[in-house]
Amino acid sequence: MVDVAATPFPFKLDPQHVALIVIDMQRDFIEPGGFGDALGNDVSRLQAIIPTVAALIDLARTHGWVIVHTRESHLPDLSDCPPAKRLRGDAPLRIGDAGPMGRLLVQGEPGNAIIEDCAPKPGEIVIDKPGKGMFYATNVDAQLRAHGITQLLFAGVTTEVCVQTSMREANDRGYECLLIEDATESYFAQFKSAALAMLTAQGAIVGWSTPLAKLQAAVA
Ligand code: TIU
Repeated sequence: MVDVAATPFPFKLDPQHVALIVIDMQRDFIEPGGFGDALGNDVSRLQAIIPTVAALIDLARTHGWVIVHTRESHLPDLSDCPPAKRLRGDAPLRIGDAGPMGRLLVQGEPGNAIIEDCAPKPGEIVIDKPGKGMFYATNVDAQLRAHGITQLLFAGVTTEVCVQTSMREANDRGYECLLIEDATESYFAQFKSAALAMLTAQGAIVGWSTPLAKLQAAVA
């Protein structure tokens, strides 16, 4: 076990049983013309974390940790997209509509791809998920358990939507979760800080958080 300085108290990292989860580092959320942009968000906020997420992925590769990349995506016929999700709000483009990077949040479209700087390598797990949480309607739990994984490091976007939902789902399934603070971002600065605070409050009620430098220092 390796002690990682973290909030609200040190995280006891088990390097033999930890996986890195990189949530939805997709063009659809990070580049202009994607789903995040269509919802009215300033996507440039998310671009700032790309180097940190890439460095975290490098660290995981160096240590041979299991790496899972997720994509929020739907089948081309949208049979896995409930109308309640597709029709929500008054965005000019909805899930499945054609934008400048192809159909929004649809598998195989250019905009649905993970950005080049964080792209999966052969052997890494890629999960297409129709929901915000990574366990809903996926086989990720079985894949993690097959690898003997008990701890998850979280990164990606957005902090209070897909990252928080996935971390809560993981916590309920018995995983110990450490969120890498500077490897996650929200379209709303105050939502990121609120999410970090509520996840780690009450004695790590959902999990821990720490900046990448503290994880790097602990495993160096
Ligand atoms: N809108 C928003 O903040 N996020 C999402 O819709 N999906 C993810 O967080 N991946």
